[in-house]
Formats: sequence, structure tokens, C-alpha cells
Amino acid sequence: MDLPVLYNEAEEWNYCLMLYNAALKELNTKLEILNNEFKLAHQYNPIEHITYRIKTPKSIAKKLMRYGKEVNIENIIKYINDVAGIRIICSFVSDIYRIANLIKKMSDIKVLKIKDYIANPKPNGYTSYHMIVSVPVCLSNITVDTKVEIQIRTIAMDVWASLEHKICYKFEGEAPEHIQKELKECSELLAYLDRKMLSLSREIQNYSPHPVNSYNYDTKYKSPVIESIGTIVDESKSDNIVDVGSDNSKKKEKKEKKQAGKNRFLFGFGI
Ligand code: 0O2
Repeated sequence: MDLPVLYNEAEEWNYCLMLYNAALKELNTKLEILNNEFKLAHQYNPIEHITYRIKTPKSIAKKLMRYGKEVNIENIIKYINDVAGIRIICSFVSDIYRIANLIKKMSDIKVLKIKDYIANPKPNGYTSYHMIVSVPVCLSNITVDTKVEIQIRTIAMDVWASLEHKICYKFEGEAPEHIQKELKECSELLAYLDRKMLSLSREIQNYSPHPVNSYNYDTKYKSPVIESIGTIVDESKSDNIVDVGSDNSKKKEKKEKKQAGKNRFLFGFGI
């Protein structure tokens, strides 16, 4: 994130806050749109709710000191990935990966880092899916790619994390061993509950007239819209899509992302 040289630190920090806030709002809007679109297409919303926040100065300073870095704006921008944080709460674990994949495909969002604490829970029992992304913030004469941390978790994971956070705070990170043990057990019970709820939900879907997984969004939704009100601009045939990297899934992801950016729909501008 390159910033203009400003008059003093306070002014510079206000500028940073403006960028972090803008990035959060942009991402929040994108996620709300996805959720609304999903709701319309599948009569189901994968996102229960979204919260976002700017990290408190105290928490930023504590983290920098933990990293052994001097507390200044340059270090905050460089080393603190979660100054701007957005939390997405889903009903089911499958929704977490569904949302994460949709974020990966957003053409203007760059994924910088992923930590899958669901596949690999932390030793204390913490589970969540974390992504560090960069969001372009368009200002009057510059676009600034701004870092945002996304945490995606189920309601059960959120309840656990919130209680653990309180316990950690209360005991200043040194909770008695039996409490740590019970917390870990709670995390395992909640993971079991999440799995049970997901299998129950899948069973219920089989009785539904519109099962979520079998709905083909592209063919069922896109075509009537194209026919009635606009034009899809598909430039993929005239463009060379160059893939880099050896991993096939990475290639596929990149291609899908590129494609998502190219499938532009001229909404209401005619043919
Ligand atoms: P707060 O008060 O929530 O802001 P990195 O992103 O790799 O540079 P970082 O930030 O340590 O390093 O990454 P990580 O592990 O992804 O953790 C980021 C955030 O995830 C934390 O921010 C917490 O919000 C949450 N988190 C991670 N581990 C735990 C945990 O064990 N328990 C709880 N309750 N939350 C956790 P902060 O700054 O630690 O805290």
C-alpha cells in the first residue's frame, strides 16, 4: 500500500483509517450482493451475518510489540494484516468453503494468504477459515490495494472463539489447565455438532424441490436475463488466458477468476 507523503503522523493515520474503512465497506457490499444473489437463486443464504471492525490502537500496539517491532505507521501497514477485519458467520462448514471459493474468484480481489484452521485446528481448539486479501480502493487519482483479513466461521465456531477470547483476557493468556482442557473438549463437541447439523441439512435438502447443490446457476439464471434485458460481453475467445504455476487447481482457480472478470454484463444497455 503506497501512501502519499502527508503532513504529520496523525494525518497519515487518518488517511490509513479512511482506506481500511473503505476496503471493509467495499468487501462487505460485495459479500452482501453475493448472499442476496444466492438467496434469490437457491432460496437459501449461506451467510448468517457479517461484522467488521478496525482493530483498536491498543490491540495494534500489543501485536507489534509481540512481533518485536517498533510501533509506527509504516510497521502497522507492513506487519499487521488484520487492522481491517471482516467476519463472516455461516450456518454450515460447507458454506464456509463455498464463500471462500467465491471470494477467490472475485476478479478484483487478490488473495494474499490463507490459513485453514478448520482443516488444521489450533492446539487450543480454535477453528475458522482465514484469508488475507487485498481490496482495491479507488480514490480521486489513485487506486490503493488495501489489506483486509477475512475470518469465515460457523455460529458454533464463533461461540467458542468468543468465549475463549474472554477467558484468555480474564487470565491474561494463562488460563488454568483444566479450563484449557475443557475448552478443547468444547471445540471438539462443537465440531461434532457442526457435522451433525450439516448432514441433517443435506438430508432435508433431499426433500426440497430446489436442492442447493444440484442447482445450475449458469444455465438456469443467466440465460433469461441475457435474453430479456442486456448483453453478456464474453471476451475469453479473443484473449489469451495465460496460466502460471504448476498446480492444476491453482490454474483452474486463476482461469475462473479471469473469466469472472471478463463475463461482463451490460445491464440495460441493449445489444
Ligand atoms: P483480536 O483481538 O481478535 O484482533 P498473520 O495474519 O499471519 O500475520 P496473526 O494475526 O497472528 O498473524 O494470524 P491468525 O492466527 O490468523 O490470527 C488472527 C486473528 O484470528 C486473531 O487476531 C483473532 O481474532 C483470531 N484468532 C486466532 N487464533 C485465535 C485463538 O486461539 N482464539 C481466538 N479466540 N481467536 C483467535 P488477534 O490480533 O490475535 O486478536
